[in-house]
Amino acid sequence: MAKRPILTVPDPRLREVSKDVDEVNDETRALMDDMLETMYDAPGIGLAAIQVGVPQRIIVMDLAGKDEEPQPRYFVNPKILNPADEMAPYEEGCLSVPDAFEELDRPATCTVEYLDYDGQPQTLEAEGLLATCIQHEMDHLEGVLFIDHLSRLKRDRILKKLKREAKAREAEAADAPGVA
Ligand code: GNR
Ligand code: NI
Repeated sequence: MAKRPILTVPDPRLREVSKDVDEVNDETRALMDDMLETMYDAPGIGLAAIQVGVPQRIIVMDLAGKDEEPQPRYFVNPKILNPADEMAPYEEGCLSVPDAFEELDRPATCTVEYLDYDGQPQTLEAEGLLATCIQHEMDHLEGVLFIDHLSRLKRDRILKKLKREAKAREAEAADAPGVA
């Protein structure tokens, strides 16, 4: 397993639409292992493949608490069925949008159909944080970020700050070539 760098806004790759996985094979599983390690290290509770620059419809997740047994989940080619009309609020963050946290409403429950780590078809009834997180990750597969659901004012404020920080990092790299 290897940790991979997580892309952050305004990296244009985060806007790509990810493609279906043809077959869940050892290469797919190696990617999922890397994604899980990257997610745990961040730390985060979910990660979509495009966040490490791979435009494939793959999500990993672990909602277990600090003192609980790890509970890794893998979703390949996930589809959301019958999202509830009832909405539920949750304060969301995103590893690709560092240091921004905003409350967002999403359908409170949904059903997810997907292939698991072994390529077996599965169906999951999701509610609570699981429902929120799976919808947040599904957005990534479409090139959508949680800030896209906010008001333009809030979104632009967040984007402006992150673009400024990215520029500062670039300038620093140019000043000190070869220094990591
Ligand atoms: O770690 C994460 N926490 C989180 C909190 C509320 C709603 C969604 C998330 S997902 C996020 C990790 C991430 O960016 N996944 O794409
Ligand atoms: Ni995210």
